[in-house]
Amino acid sequence: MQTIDLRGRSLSTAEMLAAVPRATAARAEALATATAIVDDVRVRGEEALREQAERFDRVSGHAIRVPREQIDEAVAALDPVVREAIEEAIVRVRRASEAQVPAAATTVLGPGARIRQRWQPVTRAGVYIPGGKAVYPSSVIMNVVPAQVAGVGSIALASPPQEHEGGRVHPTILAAAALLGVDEVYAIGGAGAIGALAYGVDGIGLDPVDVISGPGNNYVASAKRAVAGVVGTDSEAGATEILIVADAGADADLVAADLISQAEHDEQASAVLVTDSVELADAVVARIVERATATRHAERVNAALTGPQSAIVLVDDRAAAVAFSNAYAPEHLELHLNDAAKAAADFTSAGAVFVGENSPVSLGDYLAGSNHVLPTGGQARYAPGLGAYTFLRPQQVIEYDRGALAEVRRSIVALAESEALPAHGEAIEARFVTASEPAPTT
Ligand code: HSO
Ligand code: ZN
Repeated sequence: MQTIDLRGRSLSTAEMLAAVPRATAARAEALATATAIVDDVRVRGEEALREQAERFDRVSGHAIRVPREQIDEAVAALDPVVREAIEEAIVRVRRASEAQVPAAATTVLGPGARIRQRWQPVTRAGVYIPGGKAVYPSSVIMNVVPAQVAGVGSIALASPPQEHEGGRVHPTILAAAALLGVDEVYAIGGAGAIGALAYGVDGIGLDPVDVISGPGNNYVASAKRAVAGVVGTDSEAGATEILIVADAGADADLVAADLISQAEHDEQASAVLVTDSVELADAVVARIVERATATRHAERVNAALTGPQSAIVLVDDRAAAVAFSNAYAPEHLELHLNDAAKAAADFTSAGAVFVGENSPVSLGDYLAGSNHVLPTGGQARYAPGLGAYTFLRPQQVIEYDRGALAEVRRSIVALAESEALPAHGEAIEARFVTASEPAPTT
């Protein structure tokens, strides 16, 4: 793992970002490919999906709409310990997601004049669960639960057909969906799945959705961009990132274990340690060497940790660590600091913040109750992780009575005249033109 020494240097945001660049995704090429795939599904529907399944998933003749029996079989075959873990995770994520539904609010602007702010769920959500390099039933929970908590009545789930399962969706994904009460599942992968959810597919009874959520590779992320304007989407969750800010008192072995835990996802994963302690940095390097060789996915972990996107960054002090972390805006931020709870307030840009050595990212990946679908690539500067709000639209409901409208009657007419839109004013006046109430003369 490279060490980048920023001590004694005062860097701009751009310079800090250049010091530890994100793994570069071939965005333009992926966008062109994904757009073509999405368009093909829009135009040719099921035929396009079957061709794509053959080409990308090496699967043919499979049931695209997963039959009920397959789902029931998957539940019956589920390891009881895993089932219990899934159920526990569902309960926790549901409880924490409930806090993401804002209460309706009413503003009274005068007698008979009120504006209500309500949070309206979308009618139908589409959830994409990847099934390539890794299969994540936990992601089923992280996508479906917030949609259900938001009050979405109709949820469709898509996940790639698995070559080694005879073209079926991975059974643990099916089982997790079933435990959540979702039985509308489609064996469709990649960009084609995003197109199918966005536009619907007549032949298989798939109706278009209003919002698509869920992680995925570069092509899935690009496909979500390609359907922007047709449906809503969540933030882009690309190759995973962990940034740990640690001080001299941190436990080097735990820091190493947590960096490796996220490096395990992908060769492109970023693992960054920011510290003002050279001693800690050295100790972490020693622990990484030991742990990274012993772990099951040693090759992938080593590729991620030795890539240019991973580094140990030495800084002068806490303020410099805060500045670096806020500029980088990691997907996951862990604080291994003696005053972590207090310091958390200063770290403003991260998909999720993990406070203290007993709140590792692995906890958040499965069972903390927080959501693990989080913005990557610096999008945490402006975008949230997945949550109930992903499926909610704030709407203002306007209710004025006649007296309240009369209060603002003249002002509306004046503004309408100033915009040369007299019919706007006339629409107001129409409500007051009676024998006893002539139009105002001013
Ligand atoms: N850390 C990943 C989520 C995940 N981890 C799923 C294990 N399973 C991205 O936040
Ligand atoms: Zn993870």
